[in-house]
Amino acid sequence: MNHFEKSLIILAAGSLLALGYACSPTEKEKPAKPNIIFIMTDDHAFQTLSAYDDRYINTPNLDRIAEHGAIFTNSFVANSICAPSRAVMLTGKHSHANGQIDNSTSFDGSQQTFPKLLRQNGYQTALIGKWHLKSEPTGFDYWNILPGQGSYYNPDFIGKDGTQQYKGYVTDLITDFSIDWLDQHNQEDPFCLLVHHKAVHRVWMPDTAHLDEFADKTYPLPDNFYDDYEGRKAAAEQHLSIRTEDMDVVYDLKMADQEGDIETRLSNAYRNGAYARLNPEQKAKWDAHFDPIIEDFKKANLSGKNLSEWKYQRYMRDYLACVRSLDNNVGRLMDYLEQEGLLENTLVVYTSDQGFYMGEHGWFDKRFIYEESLRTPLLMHFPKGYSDKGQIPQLVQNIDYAPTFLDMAGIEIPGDMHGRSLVPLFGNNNPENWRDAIYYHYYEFPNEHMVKRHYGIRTHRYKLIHFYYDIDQWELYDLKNDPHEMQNLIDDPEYQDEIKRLKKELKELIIKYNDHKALKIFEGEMEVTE
Ligand code: SGN
Ligand code: CA
Repeated sequence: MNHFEKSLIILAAGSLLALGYACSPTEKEKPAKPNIIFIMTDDHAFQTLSAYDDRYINTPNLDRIAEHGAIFTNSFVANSICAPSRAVMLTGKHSHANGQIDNSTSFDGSQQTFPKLLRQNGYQTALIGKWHLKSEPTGFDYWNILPGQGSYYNPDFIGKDGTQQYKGYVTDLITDFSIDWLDQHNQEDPFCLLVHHKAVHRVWMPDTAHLDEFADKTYPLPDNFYDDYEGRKAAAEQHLSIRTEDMDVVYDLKMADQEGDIETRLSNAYRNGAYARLNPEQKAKWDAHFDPIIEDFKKANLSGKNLSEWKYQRYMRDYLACVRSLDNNVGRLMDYLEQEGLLENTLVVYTSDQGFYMGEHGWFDKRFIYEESLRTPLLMHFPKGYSDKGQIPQLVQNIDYAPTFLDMAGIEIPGDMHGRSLVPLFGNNNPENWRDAIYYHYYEFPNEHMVKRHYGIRTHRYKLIHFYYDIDQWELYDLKNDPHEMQNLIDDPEYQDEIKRLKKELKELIIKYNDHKALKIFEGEMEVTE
């Protein structure tokens, strides 16, 4: 064999090796069009999902999603409120670009969304549960949705054939309907199913089966429960406090006594609303649990800190009992997928429309760019062929979901989407050009809870915020030294260089995403009150 022949053999062997590498067994196994199950809950705080934080509750079924997949440890939303978050996810675009800036408007369903693109590319698409976008869903072969916020007990659902009321508990029903749909979907085509829960939205009505499990538990008060909001005017002027009447002892905490002595701002809304939906059998169990608590509450005649701390414990118990139903039902769905052999070819995503305050700063609700409501849980179970990743620490945002689903389905990602596919973060990859900052813009003011309008930027270390409209205030947080955002450093001389750098980066993001209005406010070309 001469030198040339030897070289040829080496070359051929090399090519074979290269070929083998390109089509490694794992690569070959990846489903070309995996099924997608996108589970989204409402207001589910990452603090109450044990894969993130196990101080309050253990959620084995939710945790299990990430066992063969990934848990995103820096997952954020673009605008921390329901309808806007849903629109961001459907479109892969920030709120100003998809038009859904707050909960009051109706979603423009004629625009491009990921379910439409999947459907055009051979997917069966279905939506079950909370929708909250007012306009009729578009891009789905099947839908069965709650009207508006929906009800916890005996809820109405709207389908293509009209409205029907079902007996039972909403988290169970949404799971039942999802499994029913999976049972009868056609076996030939891939599917994308959106399972969108109402829980854990206010007013946190647990399934009666879980009331007792949490009744005697006591939870540690967050260190900043008695925050005085010094140096933070927007934080001082919100209406989302557990410590004030913002959290209503009857409406939120179920203290509706049989005698009708306890009257509050929202007591009639509870008596005639959420409570009135219980049927006699459910009511009997509900009252058997709550009547003794109400009696003790009346006797104790609490005020001041005692009342605030009692309210916090009551809130935590109901909220966590609702999480228990979520965890059980996600477990039921995962068991079904496993039994049917579907897990292998299915991407399962678990997230919430935003985070929530579990007493931090003394609050419930969301809306602020501060950590507890900016963050949202994000867990994924990968289909076969994608290696397990464990924790993914890069900054990701709900603008990224649509591009991720399209990417995994082999569909070109439209250039006008703001988000990026998360697939490059899976496996052993650590892309160097990943983003180092996220952009945020919240608009719903003046409105319930009175959280002022603001936009801002968050990097791994810092957060810079501009509150505007009836206020013109900047805030800076150094998250490394102050993870609970108690100290506004905007006037601190030591941080002025950092502030300049962050303002420049914020402006670049505003321009990149084309948020015209924010640019004008940023440049001082528009009255902040416009
Ligand atoms: C309702 C709630 C608010 C909540 C908004 C938005 N009030 O209005 O507490 O902030 O929804 O929530 S309630 O009296 O109806 O419970 S969102 O998740 O839908 O955006
Ligand atoms: Ca929500």
